[in-house]
Amino acid sequence: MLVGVDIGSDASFDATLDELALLAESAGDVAVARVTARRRAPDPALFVGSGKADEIKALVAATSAHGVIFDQALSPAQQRNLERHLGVPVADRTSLILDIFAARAQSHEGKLQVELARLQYMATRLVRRWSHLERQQGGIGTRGGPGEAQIELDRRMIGDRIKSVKERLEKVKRQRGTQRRARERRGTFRVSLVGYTNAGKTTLFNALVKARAYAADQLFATLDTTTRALWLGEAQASVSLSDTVGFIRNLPHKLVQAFEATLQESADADLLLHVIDAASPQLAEQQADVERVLDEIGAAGVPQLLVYNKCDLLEESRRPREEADCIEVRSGVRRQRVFVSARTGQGLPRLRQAIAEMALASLNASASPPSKNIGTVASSTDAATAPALPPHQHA
Ligand SMILES: Nc1nc2c(ncn2[C@@H]2O[C@H](COP(=O)(O)OP(=O)(O)OP(=O)(O)O)[C@@H](O)[C@H]2O)c(=O)[nH]1
Ligand SMILES: [Mg+2]
Repeated sequence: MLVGVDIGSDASFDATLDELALLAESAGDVAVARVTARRRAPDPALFVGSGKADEIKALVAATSAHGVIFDQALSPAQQRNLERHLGVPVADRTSLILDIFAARAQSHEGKLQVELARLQYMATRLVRRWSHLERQQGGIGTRGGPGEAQIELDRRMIGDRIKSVKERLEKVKRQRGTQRRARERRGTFRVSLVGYTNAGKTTLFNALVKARAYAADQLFATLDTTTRALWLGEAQASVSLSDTVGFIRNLPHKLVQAFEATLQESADADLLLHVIDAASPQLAEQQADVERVLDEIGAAGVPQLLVYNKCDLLEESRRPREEADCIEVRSGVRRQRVFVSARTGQGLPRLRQAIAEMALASLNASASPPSKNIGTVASSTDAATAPALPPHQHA
């Protein structure tokens, strides 16, 4: 059962719970009922009011639901109290996202990142539980929770583990950095696909480089960055194209940090293809969320090409007349937009042309040695599954 609670004036509140439903599905669950509530502030004990909690309990019984997932973050105490009250497991949005990430992680680096995210999530919860007790306890017992000594111990263990995982990630990152510098020496123009989860990045990636990476109507189908060479006849050269993990609204900051290495790929790119699901009713919010994360990882200054995907799903009247245009996103910041369908292939030649133009423009801007070209790339962070690259023609 899915529950969403509109707290005060939460602009990001999703009354449809559609995204939570897709998240639940992506984790292998089936949503049997949806409930929304409105409160000025969360109830400290049950998050919702006791009347609402009873309503949820009745619905759980009526639908034989195996668990309840909240769209908002629950405190550990609220989660425990709710589980006791409802008699079924209770999860929140963050733990759901972490479960999906854990199930999807494939590469060594991906697994380490998920582990780090989980540990950090646990650590914040322990700290919160601890300070909560400290405030309320006044020398009385710990009411069923672990004692302070135990929490101290857990905290230290988690802290040690976080340190060790971070060190291992650092090492992977250094190796990645070495690879990147090697690529840079060859003067490769790097293009990264970024965007909200499920926007169609992998489908577009596959269509552009004729790969067969895993694309699905799931959130976070992609966790590991994959890179392939993209041959652009228009520029008579190859650029490198990377498919990356999708973004989502209210992604906990710690989680973004844990995925820093993967997201770094975007920050280091020469050009971002910001893929937008043109058919999504939440298009503007999703676009803003992506901008926010890009800002957070220091990629706000990387040139962007806005790729409006899934145009085949738009009604005739809403379809753009031109294949591409230019808009002012903020005062002084203009961005080119290209309208495509990764599924039908509509608009892809125009997109390739736009990428080629931007690659050539950047090349000309930085071309001091006369013989410099865009170069070729044949690297993948996922070497085990990467098919051999076809030989490229050189510029
Ligand atoms: N109709 C239509 N569907 C599309 C198009 N592009 C992608 N899709 C579908 O949208 C869903 C998500 O596609 P993906 O390519 O996995 O999206 P993604 O952005 O890589 O998603 P994550 O890796 O989960 O972040 C899949 O079911 C695709 O078949 C398109 O142009 N038109
Ligand atoms: Mg993907």
